Amino acid sequence: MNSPTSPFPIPAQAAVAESFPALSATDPQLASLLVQEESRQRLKVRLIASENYASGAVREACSSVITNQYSEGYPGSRYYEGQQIVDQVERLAIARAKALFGADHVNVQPHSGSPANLSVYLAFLKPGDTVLAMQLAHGGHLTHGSKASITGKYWNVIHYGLDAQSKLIDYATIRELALQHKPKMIIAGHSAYPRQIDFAAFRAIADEVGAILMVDMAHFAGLVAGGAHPSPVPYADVVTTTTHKSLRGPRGAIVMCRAEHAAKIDKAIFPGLQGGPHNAITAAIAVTLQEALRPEFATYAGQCVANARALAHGLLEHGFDLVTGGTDNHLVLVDLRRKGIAGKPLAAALDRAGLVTNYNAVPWDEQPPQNPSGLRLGSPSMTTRGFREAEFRRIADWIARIVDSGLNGKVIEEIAEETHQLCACFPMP
Ligand code: DSN
Repeated sequence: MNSPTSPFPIPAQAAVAESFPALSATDPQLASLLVQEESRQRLKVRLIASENYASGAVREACSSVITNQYSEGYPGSRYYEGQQIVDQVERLAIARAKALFGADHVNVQPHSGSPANLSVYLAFLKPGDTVLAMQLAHGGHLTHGSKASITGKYWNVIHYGLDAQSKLIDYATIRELALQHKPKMIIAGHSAYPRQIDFAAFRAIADEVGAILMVDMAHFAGLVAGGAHPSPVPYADVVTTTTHKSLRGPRGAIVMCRAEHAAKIDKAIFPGLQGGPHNAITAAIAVTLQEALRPEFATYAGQCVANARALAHGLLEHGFDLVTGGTDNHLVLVDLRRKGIAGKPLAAALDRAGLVTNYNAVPWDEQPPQNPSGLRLGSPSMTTRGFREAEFRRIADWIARIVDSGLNGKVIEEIAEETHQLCACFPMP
């Protein structure tokens, strides 16, 4: 049975009580919503490039009693007593991040990606200083100096973009802009760019103008961890990442840097931007990193790329335009302009068919961000559930059928049944 506001089955009280024994007793309404969200995640083909399925082990750590504790400061130097265990937890997370990524110094306390990025601005810059970063409309991130973000209001951010023909990062223009504007910091990284980044080229430009090089690897950190993407760590002064995207952990973040920047970064995160760390998340990050150190994580990371490529090839065969013509990471950016359909209505139709995506701007988009001309697709979530190339080719076929039908309701219903059946064969963690 569905409620008027939820397309997902309203779970029986007994099922809610089994999943959430304490919560269902005190707040059955909320417990029921959480069970419905479990259903949504289980029944849908989730293709949002920044999402994933954290393991049961990660989720257990997230909800552990260590959340009850305050721990302002760093291991061995806190402002509260009672840190005997949490110090060990945080040191474990740091040691595992160092082992996985090879960084000199690691801070696991940022509450999420935006504060992690902001901490780097705070560590190295004064308000008004110049930064060179990728523009949002070409695949950058809000915190890379968008006017809507504090980073675009407090700092003088010059934006670079893509080459007009190839839609690849245009390193020659980045160098020209760097020589012209002499930025104190250069940011590499993206949230919607389907190719690898030449970190050595960025390092050379940063060195030429004496800039700090920051890499935001939030989207592809899992690929770096699994050896399916080059690592920025040997090149960058500082690397930031969230922990919940391709890395498949809880919603948190990590900042890594060269040894000489350690004190500045730590001071910027606490007390510069934050109070106490979220200890349950720190524990869950430690679990995530241990999972990422295992050989099967490399298999997952390689499969993320293979699956995104299979999806891209399928879409190209169906006549879709892709930004850069394909992918070599975990995401595909579809330019819908030649198909005569906008991103937002297509994303809504796909969701009804059981395919969860997000509408996205494409480079040089004439349409506003609220209804842009692109669709962003990512492979990590369904790769975690065991989808391989054949399933990703089916996804391309479904998207083509829906677009070619003009978002026909009957076609959407048929495909919803097919996506549902496929999901039933691939249990979620
Ligand atoms: N908003 C995230 C994404 O979806 O890419 C980035 O922070």
